[in-house]
Amino acid sequence: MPYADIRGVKLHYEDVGKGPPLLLLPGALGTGRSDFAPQLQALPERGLRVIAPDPRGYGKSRPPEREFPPDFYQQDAHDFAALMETLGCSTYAVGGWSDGAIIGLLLTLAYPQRVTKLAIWGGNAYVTRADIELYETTRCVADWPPRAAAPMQAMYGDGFQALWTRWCDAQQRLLKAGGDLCRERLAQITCPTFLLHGGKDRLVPLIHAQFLQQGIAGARLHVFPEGRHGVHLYDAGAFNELLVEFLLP
Ligand code: TYC
Repeated sequence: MPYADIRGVKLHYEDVGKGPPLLLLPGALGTGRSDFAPQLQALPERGLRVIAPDPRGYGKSRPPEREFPPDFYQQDAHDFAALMETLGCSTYAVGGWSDGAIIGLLLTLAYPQRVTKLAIWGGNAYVTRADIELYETTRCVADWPPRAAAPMQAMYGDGFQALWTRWCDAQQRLLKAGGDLCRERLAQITCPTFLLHGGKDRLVPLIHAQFLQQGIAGARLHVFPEGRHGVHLYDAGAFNELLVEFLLP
């Protein structure tokens, strides 16, 4: 199981396949394995090298205990850019889900010369009070749907609720600070960008993907009419097909 020393932390990552590298970034509390099992299996068979790290403080990248300073998304973006440099990848595609989509946007903005293509889903460039109210409905992890809770429960055990509480608190602080993640800077993204989104995503509503499409020049948007937040897990075949078609020349 590979680890790399990145900016003071031992980051765990999956690294599967040979070919042009794709950095895959998980959602909140998630890891390469928990969030991308169908992609780790299928994409290498299609000629991609998939690198899927566990963000600091999540999964096997513990210790340290996860912290949520005001710039935690940016910190993750710097971690992952440093990981790719350590792995000798000077240019790569980035895929990201949910929090990973936010981090993918920030990574692309901070390292435009590194990111060749960006594919994100279930992401957002800002949070509003309405978004935070949706997140608050998930604050008690006993209320999560079992298929979303099970991998987190397995990873974090008794620490799951406390970690999620801190993530929810961090979102509240982001809102108080104005709620901007990168909404003013989307026009600076110039690489080919593919937005995918579940039309029935109840946690990050479709309006976020539509906002991203309007802000990023030339961005293409694919909506899965019946898709929910985890569309890449629940409709993996169709999802992977679209992703491969976008990524491979
Ligand atoms: N960006 C958040 C994430 O990465 C969106 C979200 C919030 C998803 C609450 C699920 O219960 C949830 N998880």
